[in-house]
Amino acid sequence: MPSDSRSIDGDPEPLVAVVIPALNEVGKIGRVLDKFPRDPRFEAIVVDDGSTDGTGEEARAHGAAVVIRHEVRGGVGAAIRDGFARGRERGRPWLAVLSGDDQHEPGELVAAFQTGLSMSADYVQGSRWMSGGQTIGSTGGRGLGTRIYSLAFSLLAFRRVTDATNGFRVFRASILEDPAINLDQAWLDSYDLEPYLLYKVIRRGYRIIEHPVTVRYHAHDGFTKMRGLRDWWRLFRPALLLRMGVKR
Ligand SMILES: Nc1nc2c(ncn2[C@@H]2O[C@H](COP(=O)(O)OP(=O)(O)O)[C@@H](O)[C@H]2O)c(=O)[nH]1
Ligand SMILES: [Mg+2]
Repeated sequence: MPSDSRSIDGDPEPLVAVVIPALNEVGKIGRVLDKFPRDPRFEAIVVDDGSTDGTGEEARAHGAAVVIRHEVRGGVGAAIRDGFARGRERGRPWLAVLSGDDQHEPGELVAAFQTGLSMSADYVQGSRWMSGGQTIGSTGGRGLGTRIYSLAFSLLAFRRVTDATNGFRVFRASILEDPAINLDQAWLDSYDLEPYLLYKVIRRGYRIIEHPVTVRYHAHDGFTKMRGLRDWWRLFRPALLLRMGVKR
């Protein structure tokens, strides 16, 4: 869709559909949306994945353009996949992802998108570890874990990515038309989908840049729904299985 397209009432159509997966994030999803850029180029698509706490209602009340509701929890990857599909149906030329638990600064989308455009990037990966990025709050051992992960990911992908687990991403929707990138696979329903996409985007030769972002950890009210080694393996296996040619 051309970037100067306008809706019937004359407002510019959004350019970036920002997909925000959320599972039981009452109290946080509202905060995320309150910090969403007041910029008509961006719209929020929240995917409420069978939450039992009114996450979807809170998202609506705080201005999400779209709230997709899954009655049964399908996993974060399945939620993001549906959000992307909706963004594409709405004709948005760019897609983004950020977390629904107030770990990212939605305001940073503006600079990330702007930088992506000015550098003709296809994909902008957020990084807390590059110069200008930061982490706020205590992470326990997680800081180290995410650094080691990024190193392993980089070795498998043959490209240095300083913060491969960072769930702040902005990219051209046309990437998903690439026949070698298939998000519609059941093994990607959980935490695997995002590293799958990042790995594919690198190996397919798209132009990737990293952009400094803030990651905030809420030590008192939780910052992850990941459960132990099983979910770390889900983060790790896409790069490994794709590199080995076991998955496509
Ligand atoms: N839709 C959906 N969202 C989920 C699910 N699990 C986690 N999320 C959301 O995805 C985002 C990131 O998840 P989180 O577990 O915090 O991952 P981490 O911060 O990377 O460890 C948060 O907004 C969660 O609410 C799920 O099964 N379905
Ligand atoms: Mg989190």
